[in-house]
Formats: sequence, C-alpha cells, structure tokens
Amino acid sequence: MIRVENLVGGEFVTPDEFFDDISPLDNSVIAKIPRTKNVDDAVNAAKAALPIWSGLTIEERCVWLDKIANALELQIEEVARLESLDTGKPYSVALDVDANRSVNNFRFFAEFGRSLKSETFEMADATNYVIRKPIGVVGLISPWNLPLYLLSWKIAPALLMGNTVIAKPSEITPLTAHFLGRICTDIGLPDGVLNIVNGYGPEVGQAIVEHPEIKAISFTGGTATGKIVAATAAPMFKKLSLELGGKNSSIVLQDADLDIAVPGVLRASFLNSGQICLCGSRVLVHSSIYDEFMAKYLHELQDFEIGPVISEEHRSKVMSYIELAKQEGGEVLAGGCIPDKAGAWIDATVISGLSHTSRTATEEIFGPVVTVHSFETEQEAIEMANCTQYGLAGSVWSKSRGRQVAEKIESGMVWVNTWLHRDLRVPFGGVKDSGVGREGGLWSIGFFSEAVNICVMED
Ligand code: TXE
Repeated sequence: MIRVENLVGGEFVTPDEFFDDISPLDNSVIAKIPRTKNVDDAVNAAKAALPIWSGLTIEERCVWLDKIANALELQIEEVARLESLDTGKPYSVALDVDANRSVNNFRFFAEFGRSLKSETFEMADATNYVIRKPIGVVGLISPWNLPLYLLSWKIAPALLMGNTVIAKPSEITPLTAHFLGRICTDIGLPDGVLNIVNGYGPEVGQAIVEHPEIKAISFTGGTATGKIVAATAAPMFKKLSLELGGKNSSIVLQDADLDIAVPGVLRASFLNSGQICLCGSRVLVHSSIYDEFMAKYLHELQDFEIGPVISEEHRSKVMSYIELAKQEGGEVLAGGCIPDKAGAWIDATVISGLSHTSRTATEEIFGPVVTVHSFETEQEAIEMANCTQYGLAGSVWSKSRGRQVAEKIESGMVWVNTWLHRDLRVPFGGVKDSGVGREGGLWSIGFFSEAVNICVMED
C-alpha cells in the first residue's frame, strides 16, 4: 500500500486524515491520500524559497530542469507502472504518452529557456528592453487523465521563469506527482521550490485558488470547475490559464487516404479510453465514402486496446450518455456494454443515427464513446464541427483540402492527416468554453512571467 504524502518545504508531511486511491483496473485500494484543507504552510515554504530560486540565472534553472528530466528518465518504467496502476491505462500508453512526454516537458523547457532571446525595441532617441520577472508563488492544478504529463507541462515552465510552485494533482491519480516529489528531493532541488499538496478539489484546490499569496493559477480540468476557478480568481486579479473540456470533430473528406485516416481517426477516438480533451469524439464522414470508412473503422476497432475509464462513478456518467443516445434515436454499432469483470471497464462504443446537434453529440462525455455522422459538403462539415459550445481541437483528413477546412474550424488546435502530433513550441489551448489563454513555448514563458519594459533615453 502506497502512502502518498505532501511535499512542503522539502519535507514529506501528512495531515491527519486520509482517503483511498482506488485503481480502476480492479477497484482495489492502492494508496492512501492525504486530505489537505489548508495550504498556508506550503505557501510559506514557497515564499521562503523565492529569493533563492528567482535569484538563479535562467541558465542555472535550465540545469535544474535537465536534472529533473534525467532523474525521471532513469526511472521511466516506474513512472509508467504507477501511471498505469492509477489510471488503468495500458502500460504501453502510460510509457509512450505519459512517462516519455513528462520527461520531454522538462527537457523541452530547459532547451527552450536556453534559446530565449532578449527583446529590445529601438526608438530614434531611446531603447526599450523587456525583462521577464517571476510572478512569485504559482498554483498548478491538474486532472486525472494524463496526470504527470499535464502537471509537468505546468511545473517545468513555472520553475524555468523563477516562480516557486504549489502543485495539486488530481485526488484520483496522485501517485506520479508524489514520485516526482521524491525525485526532486533526491536530486537536491532547493527546499520549497516545488511543493505538492494532495486532497479534494473543492477543499485544497479551492484553498489554492483563494490564497492571496498565490499570484497565478494554471488549471486543467472540467469546464464546470473552470467556471468556479475563474469566479474565485478573477476578483483577486490573478493571472489565469484555463484548459477545459472539448468535444472535437474528426472530419474525413471525400478524398481522404483511408489507409491513414481510419487508424488516425480510431486513435483520436479511443486513445486513453477517449479521456483526452483533444480526442475526436465526433466523427464526420463524407457521404460518398461513409460505408467504406465505417466498415474499415469498425473492423480495426476490434484490435484497438483500451483500458478502463477512470472510476466506476465516471463509468456511470459515460453509460448514462449511451442510454441517452438510445433515447435520442441513436443506433449502437459497437460496444455499449460493461464487460463482465471487476474494475471500471466499458467497451469502446460507436453510435450512429444521431443529429449532430443532439445532446450526445454535443456534450462532453470524456470516455470511449464516439458518434458518427455523414455530410454532403465541406461547408456542412465545418458547420457541424463548429456547432458545439467547445473549441479545443479537431482533425481533418484529406489529400488536398485539409488546410482550407482546418482554418475554418473554431478551435485552438487542428491537425491535418494526423492527430496528437505535438511540437511543444506551439500554442496549446482552446476557444469558447474550452478555456482561456494558451500555454506552450513562448506562451508558457509569457504566462509564467511578468514582462516589464525598461525605456532608456539615449544621452
Ligand atoms: O474534473 P475537475 P473531474 C472533464 C470531463 C470530466 C469532467 C469532470 O468531462 O468528466 O471534466 O471531471 C480540481 N478549485 N475533464 O470532476 O473536478 C480537482 O481536484 C480548484 C476534462 O475529475 O475539473 C482536479 O485536480 N480545483 C479535463 C482538477 O481540479 C478544483 C480533464 C480537475 O478536476 C476544484 C479532466 C475547485 N473548486 C476532466 N474542484 C481536460 N481538460 O482534459 C476540483 N478541482
């Protein structure tokens, strides 16, 4: 039994109360998680560490990020094992997507930090130059679907820019954040630079967002929680980055190469059991190739390995949408059932026959459930893709018209003939109810620093 502890000021500490961490693989209790309600000690530790950490040069902080990346990489199999145990995802996915990309996040921001150029703006009689100061203590709140990957995506740039951190992993999946804390103390990261607190969102998460000494919040999670975070943080004028839900479309045009499109759309549909905000849970296919596409898609689905969803509670939510789909007139082409075994398993589910404006086709399900729809014209496909309240991502599959269609999708990110192909320099984030702000590359640098202009008059 793993005992998760908070990391505060370089010490592992626990409050009196604990709750269970349950593996969705078989519902067994795998860890005890501290139920923290107050973040004062963590904030004090982070404040005390600020002068030392912000006093380092950016090159020195890059060295620290590389050290974290190297130490994490040495234990990459353990990271993947813990992530697989905690989330239920297949080990291969935990290794490829979660563990590797977590290492890459630290390595990328170390390299990126070294490549930052000074920003100057010459006038006829003066020179402006920009310095980037740390914000101070920042709060980083992450969800359960890609636990360490999404948390390290925030921790790395926050540390790079000289901030000290209060990180809160999801209460459903705290194991890899705890492991990262161990690694950081093992390599001697200065005390208080990275603090990790565990507990329920409405308790310790809310305490982070409310704390007056925490100057910025980077949050990834559900849209409903994002609204609460925004309502709490906005009157305090905190910097806020919100990466929220999605209901993304994979658009397969008439001239798509089906040898690429079918496996690509399938991966976008069901990777991580559909529990990635970037997943394509609405598949829009041109009517002329609909039958051929669907035959191949359903055939290849039979060999696609997925894990359980995150919890039985979440499975109930997902199953309720499958019931709703039937009421809305949908036909279940594959899946729709709960396999006969312990854990939060659910078959990969494909539903046709629904209006693209139905609730099933427009609300975020966040599970292995996809609706398929056919369209006649590009314009119709674009309108179908844009009809939801979300605007996070999407993909277009075509030999010739991908870019033209992609540019008309109201989303922060659109892939053409690929999906989840990530360059960490590009902006990441959504429009509409999918969030506010962008992270990645220069956007993360901008978010995790205060840009100050100094204007020097020439003699
Ligand atoms: O997320 P929450 P939940 C979607 C998905 C899912 C739904 C709800 O549709 O079904 O959101 O999932 C912390 N102040 N996504 O309930 O609650 C919480 O402890 C501060 C999409 O699990 O948003 C956790 O660390 N923090 C998403 C984090 O917020 C609070 C990924 C996210 O949890 C808080 C996950 C509060 N008041 C779910 N309440 C994506 N964008 O990828 C909770 N938290």
